[in-house]
Amino acid sequence: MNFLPEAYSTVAPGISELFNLIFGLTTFWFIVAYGAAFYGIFTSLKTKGGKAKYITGESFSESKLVWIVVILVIACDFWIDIKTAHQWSSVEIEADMPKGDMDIKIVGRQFQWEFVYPGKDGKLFTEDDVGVADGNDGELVLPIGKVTKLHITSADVLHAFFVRQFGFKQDAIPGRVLTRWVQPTKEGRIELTCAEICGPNHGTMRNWVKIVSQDEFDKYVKSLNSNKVAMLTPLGE
Ligand SMILES: [Cu+2]
Repeated sequence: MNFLPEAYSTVAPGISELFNLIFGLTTFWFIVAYGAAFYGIFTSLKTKGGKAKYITGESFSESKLVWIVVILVIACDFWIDIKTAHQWSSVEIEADMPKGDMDIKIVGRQFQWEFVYPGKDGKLFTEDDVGVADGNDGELVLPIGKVTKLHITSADVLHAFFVRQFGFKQDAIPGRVLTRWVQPTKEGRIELTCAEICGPNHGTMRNWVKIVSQDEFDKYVKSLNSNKVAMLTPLGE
Protein backbone atom coordinates (compact mmCIF):
# COMPACT_ATOMS: atom_id res chain seq x y z
CA MET A 1 0.00 0.00 0.00
CA ASN A 2 1.52 3.31 -0.96
CA PHE A 3 -0.64 6.37 -0.76
CA LEU A 4 2.26 8.80 -0.49
CA PRO A 5 3.25 11.09 -3.35
CA GLU A 6 5.85 10.00 -5.88
CA ALA A 7 9.42 10.46 -4.66
CA TYR A 8 11.39 13.31 -6.26
CA SER A 9 14.41 13.39 -3.94
CA THR A 10 17.03 11.01 -2.59
CA VAL A 11 15.59 11.05 0.94
CA ALA A 12 11.90 10.79 -0.02
CA PRO A 13 11.77 6.95 -0.37
CA GLY A 14 13.29 6.55 3.12
CA ILE A 15 10.83 9.05 4.58
CA SER A 16 7.92 7.20 2.93
CA GLU A 17 9.25 3.92 4.32
CA LEU A 18 9.35 5.42 7.81
CA PHE A 19 5.85 6.78 7.42
CA ASN A 20 4.60 3.36 6.37
CA LEU A 21 6.39 1.66 9.27
CA ILE A 22 4.89 4.05 11.85
CA PHE A 23 1.49 3.91 10.21
CA GLY A 24 1.62 0.10 10.13
CA LEU A 25 2.67 -0.22 13.77
CA THR A 26 0.08 2.24 15.07
CA THR A 27 -2.66 0.60 12.97
CA PHE A 28 -1.69 -2.79 14.38
CA TRP A 29 -1.85 -1.57 17.99
CA PHE A 30 -5.08 0.32 17.31
CA ILE A 31 -6.70 -2.90 16.14
CA VAL A 32 -5.27 -4.89 19.07
CA ALA A 33 -6.41 -2.31 21.68
CA TYR A 34 -9.91 -1.81 20.29
CA GLY A 35 -10.23 -5.52 19.48
CA ALA A 36 -9.49 -6.38 23.13
CA ALA A 37 -11.90 -3.73 24.41
CA PHE A 38 -14.76 -4.81 22.14
CA TYR A 39 -14.05 -8.48 22.81
CA GLY A 40 -14.39 -7.77 26.52
CA ILE A 41 -17.60 -5.81 26.06
CA PHE A 42 -19.32 -8.33 23.81
CA THR A 43 -18.34 -11.45 25.72
CA SER A 44 -19.40 -9.95 29.05
CA LEU A 45 -22.76 -8.85 27.59
CA LYS A 46 -23.59 -12.53 27.11
CA THR A 47 -23.18 -13.49 30.78
CA LYS A 48 -26.33 -12.48 32.58
CA GLY A 49 -26.28 -11.39 36.19
CA GLY A 50 -22.49 -11.64 36.41
CA LYS A 51 -20.76 -9.37 38.89
CA ALA A 52 -17.75 -7.25 37.94
CA LYS A 53 -14.53 -8.30 39.58
CA TYR A 54 -12.44 -5.76 41.47
CA ILE A 55 -8.76 -6.26 40.69
CA THR A 56 -6.04 -4.13 42.26
CA GLY A 57 -3.43 -5.29 39.75
CA GLU A 58 -0.78 -5.58 42.43
CA SER A 59 0.23 -9.18 41.84
CA PHE A 60 2.22 -10.09 38.77
CA SER A 61 -0.33 -12.64 37.59
CA GLU A 62 -2.91 -9.83 37.48
CA SER A 63 -0.72 -7.22 35.84
CA LYS A 64 1.34 -9.34 33.46
CA LEU A 65 -0.84 -8.66 30.43
CA VAL A 66 -0.25 -4.93 30.91
CA TRP A 67 3.50 -5.43 31.25
CA ILE A 68 3.74 -7.62 28.17
CA VAL A 69 1.96 -4.99 26.10
CA VAL A 70 4.07 -2.16 27.56
CA ILE A 71 7.29 -4.00 26.70
CA LEU A 72 6.08 -4.75 23.16
CA VAL A 73 5.07 -1.15 22.58
CA ILE A 74 8.42 0.13 23.88
CA ALA A 75 10.17 -2.36 21.58
CA CYS A 76 8.20 -0.94 18.64
CA ASP A 77 9.27 2.56 19.75
CA PHE A 78 12.93 1.56 19.70
CA TRP A 79 12.43 -0.04 16.29
CA ILE A 80 11.13 3.31 14.99
CA ASP A 81 13.99 5.19 16.71
CA ILE A 82 16.64 2.96 15.14
CA LYS A 83 15.08 3.26 11.67
CA THR A 84 14.73 7.06 12.07
CA ALA A 85 18.17 7.91 13.45
CA HIS A 86 20.05 7.87 10.15
CA GLN A 87 17.33 9.74 8.24
CA TRP A 88 17.06 12.32 10.97
CA SER A 89 20.77 13.07 11.21
CA SER A 90 21.31 13.29 7.46
CA VAL A 91 18.42 15.73 7.10
CA GLU A 92 18.73 17.77 10.30
CA ILE A 93 22.33 17.69 11.54
CA GLU A 94 24.64 19.94 9.55
CA ALA A 95 27.74 17.81 10.21
CA ASP A 96 26.04 14.72 8.73
CA MET A 97 24.72 16.43 5.60
CA PRO A 98 26.31 15.75 2.23
CA LYS A 99 28.55 18.43 0.77
CA GLY A 100 26.47 20.90 -1.20
CA ASP A 101 26.94 21.61 -4.91
CA MET A 102 25.16 24.92 -4.62
CA ASP A 103 23.20 27.20 -2.28
CA ILE A 104 19.81 28.84 -2.53
CA LYS A 105 18.17 31.11 -0.01
CA ILE A 106 14.46 30.78 0.60
CA VAL A 107 12.47 33.44 2.39
CA GLY A 108 8.88 33.08 3.56
CA ARG A 109 6.95 36.32 3.65
CA GLN A 110 3.25 37.11 4.08
CA PHE A 111 2.16 35.79 1.60
CA GLN A 112 4.69 34.46 -0.82
CA TRP A 113 7.95 32.55 -1.12
CA GLU A 114 11.06 34.35 -2.33
CA PHE A 115 14.03 32.56 -3.88
CA VAL A 116 17.58 33.94 -3.99
CA TYR A 117 20.21 32.31 -6.21
CA PRO A 118 23.96 32.89 -6.39
CA GLY A 119 24.90 35.42 -9.08
CA LYS A 120 27.85 35.33 -11.47
CA ASP A 121 30.39 34.51 -8.75
CA GLY A 122 28.54 31.28 -7.94
CA LYS A 123 28.36 32.25 -4.26
CA LEU A 124 25.29 33.00 -2.21
CA PHE A 125 25.11 35.88 0.25
CA THR A 126 27.15 38.18 -1.99
CA GLU A 127 26.33 41.43 -3.77
CA ASP A 128 25.47 39.89 -7.13
CA ASP A 129 22.85 37.43 -5.87
CA VAL A 130 19.75 37.24 -8.00
CA GLY A 131 16.27 36.59 -6.76
CA VAL A 132 12.63 36.18 -7.52
CA ALA A 133 9.63 37.34 -5.57
CA ASP A 134 6.95 36.22 -7.96
CA GLY A 135 4.06 36.28 -5.60
CA ASN A 136 1.80 33.28 -5.78
CA ASP A 137 2.39 30.62 -8.40
CA GLY A 138 6.11 31.51 -8.62
CA GLU A 139 8.72 28.85 -9.18
CA LEU A 140 11.77 27.61 -7.34
CA VAL A 141 14.01 26.18 -10.05
CA LEU A 142 16.45 23.41 -9.07
CA PRO A 143 18.98 21.43 -11.10
CA ILE A 144 18.46 17.67 -11.17
CA GLY A 145 20.95 15.46 -9.33
CA LYS A 146 22.72 18.32 -7.53
CA VAL A 147 22.89 18.53 -3.75
CA THR A 148 21.35 21.93 -3.17
CA LYS A 149 21.64 23.53 0.24
CA LEU A 150 18.49 25.44 1.08
CA HIS A 151 18.93 28.29 3.55
CA ILE A 152 15.44 28.82 4.86
CA THR A 153 14.25 31.84 6.79
CA SER A 154 11.27 34.13 7.23
CA ALA A 155 10.86 37.87 6.93
CA ASP A 156 7.90 38.18 9.29
CA VAL A 157 6.05 35.29 10.95
CA LEU A 158 6.45 31.51 11.05
CA HIS A 159 6.02 29.80 7.71
CA ALA A 160 6.84 26.23 6.70
CA PHE A 161 8.47 25.21 3.47
CA PHE A 162 6.72 22.02 2.43
CA VAL A 163 7.32 19.89 -0.66
CA ARG A 164 5.62 16.54 -0.27
CA GLN A 165 7.43 14.83 -3.15
CA PHE A 166 10.77 15.70 -1.55
CA GLY A 167 9.68 14.29 1.84
CA PHE A 168 10.60 17.73 3.10
CA LYS A 169 9.02 20.14 5.55
CA GLN A 170 10.91 22.83 7.39
CA ASP A 171 9.68 25.75 9.45
CA ALA A 172 10.86 29.14 8.23
CA ILE A 173 11.69 31.09 11.38
CA PRO A 174 12.17 34.87 11.52
CA GLY A 175 15.67 35.77 12.72
CA ARG A 176 17.14 32.34 11.99
CA VAL A 177 18.51 30.80 8.82
CA LEU A 178 18.14 27.02 8.86
CA THR A 179 20.18 25.04 6.38
CA ARG A 180 18.69 21.89 4.90
CA TRP A 181 19.40 20.13 1.62
CA VAL A 182 17.71 18.39 -1.23
CA GLN A 183 18.97 16.28 -4.13
CA PRO A 184 16.22 16.07 -6.75
CA THR A 185 16.05 12.78 -8.62
CA LYS A 186 13.45 13.57 -11.25
CA GLU A 187 12.63 16.42 -13.61
CA GLY A 188 9.17 17.91 -13.30
CA ARG A 189 7.01 20.53 -11.62
CA ILE A 190 5.75 19.84 -8.12
CA GLU A 191 3.84 21.82 -5.55
CA LEU A 192 5.47 23.91 -2.84
CA THR A 193 3.15 25.09 -0.11
CA CYS A 194 3.32 26.87 3.20
CA ALA A 195 2.44 24.38 5.93
CA GLU A 196 2.18 26.78 8.84
CA ILE A 197 -0.87 29.00 9.28
CA CYS A 198 0.69 32.43 8.78
CA GLY A 199 -2.22 34.80 8.32
CA PRO A 200 -5.40 35.39 6.34
CA ASN A 201 -3.89 34.60 2.93
CA HIS A 202 -1.93 31.55 4.07
CA GLY A 203 -3.95 29.41 1.68
CA THR A 204 -2.68 31.37 -1.32
CA MET A 205 0.98 30.82 -0.42
CA ARG A 206 1.41 28.19 -3.04
CA ASN A 207 4.36 28.03 -5.40
CA TRP A 208 6.01 25.38 -7.55
CA VAL A 209 9.33 23.62 -7.60
CA LYS A 210 10.58 23.07 -11.13
CA ILE A 211 13.39 20.53 -11.51
CA VAL A 212 15.36 20.97 -14.71
CA SER A 213 18.69 19.99 -16.28
CA GLN A 214 21.83 21.87 -15.24
CA ASP A 215 21.91 23.70 -18.60
CA GLU A 216 18.36 24.89 -18.23
CA PHE A 217 19.06 25.90 -14.66
CA ASP A 218 22.08 27.99 -15.64
CA LYS A 219 20.00 29.69 -18.34
CA TYR A 220 17.25 30.40 -15.86
CA VAL A 221 19.57 31.99 -13.29
CA LYS A 222 21.18 34.10 -16.02
CA SER A 223 17.76 35.32 -17.11
CA LEU A 224 16.92 36.64 -13.65
CA ASN A 225 17.08 40.35 -13.29
CA SER A 226 19.55 41.10 -10.52
CA ASN A 227 17.66 44.28 -9.63
CA LYS A 228 14.83 42.15 -8.36
CA VAL A 229 16.88 41.15 -5.37
CA ALA A 230 16.48 44.66 -3.99
CA MET A 231 12.84 43.90 -3.17
CA LEU A 232 13.84 40.88 -1.18
CA THR A 233 15.06 40.44 2.35
CA PRO A 234 18.52 41.96 2.83
CA LEU A 235 21.34 39.60 1.92
CA GLY A 236 22.89 37.46 4.59
CA GLU A 237 20.12 38.19 7.04
CU1 LIG B 1 1.85 30.32 5.38
